Amino acid sequence: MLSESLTKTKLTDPLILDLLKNIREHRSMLENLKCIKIDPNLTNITSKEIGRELYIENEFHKAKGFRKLHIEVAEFSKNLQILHCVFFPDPNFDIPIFGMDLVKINDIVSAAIVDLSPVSKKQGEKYEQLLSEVDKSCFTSLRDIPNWGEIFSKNVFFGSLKNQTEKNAFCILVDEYLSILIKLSKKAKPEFNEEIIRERINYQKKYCVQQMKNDKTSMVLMKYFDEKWVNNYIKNVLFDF
Ligand code: BLA
Repeated sequence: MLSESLTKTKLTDPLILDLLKNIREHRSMLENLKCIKIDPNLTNITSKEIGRELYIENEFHKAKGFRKLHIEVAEFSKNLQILHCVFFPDPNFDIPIFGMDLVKINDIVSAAIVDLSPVSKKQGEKYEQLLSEVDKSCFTSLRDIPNWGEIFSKNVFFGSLKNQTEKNAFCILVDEYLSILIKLSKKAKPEFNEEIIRERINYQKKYCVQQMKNDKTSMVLMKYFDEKWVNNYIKNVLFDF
């Protein structure tokens, strides 16, 4: 087992810890899992400045079928907590992008999103049916996907989580989406057709470009860092290609 899977985060929120444990368990099932070395200044970032306390912790791995498996937990000014996770596939393999984001402001989970986003025009056909069968009936506060979110699949889930039942249901949803991802990745064989690989590369680029249009991410970071740092972090740590 990799030592990272045992890393304790400073965050104590039970929902974030449950999701983190589950995501790490799925990650540990991937073949040939390896850490990716990243500038240590960008891995763990902390500040104790009163009112502007900051804690960001990143994990980066790669595995067979995946060029980058990224998990980030963060806490800003002791009141905003984020769990961000994107598993970027290796474009040689027919695997979608797993993305999730959980935003907790004080005690409210204002945004919870999870998706397996397609990296080719036809890919969705292979797993959309499986995603649509996952039960999402208990959620009471679905939210509209913003304009930049055209990258997501038809079965993207986006909502606020209003109570413990919905928090539990979101954990199950993430678990089911990850199970589908792992299943697809076990079946995937490397592709040799350059055109197919090129399409997957272009879809991943588009995914990153669209995510960068989410000004909520940059607005938070801009309160703690200068513009140059934020641009570098978004372009090279969160949504590199
Ligand atoms: C929204 N993202 C948000 C919000 C904040 C952040 C503060 C607003 C919460 C709300 O609308 O209720 C902030 N998210 C962050 C920060 C990081 C982060 C600072 O991950 C990391 C440092 N965002 C992603 C990924 C997805 C995503 C991978 O990073 C989806 C797979 C989605 N976040 C996403 C969406 C919104 C959001 C769809 C709502 C945007 C809107 O409604 O305008």
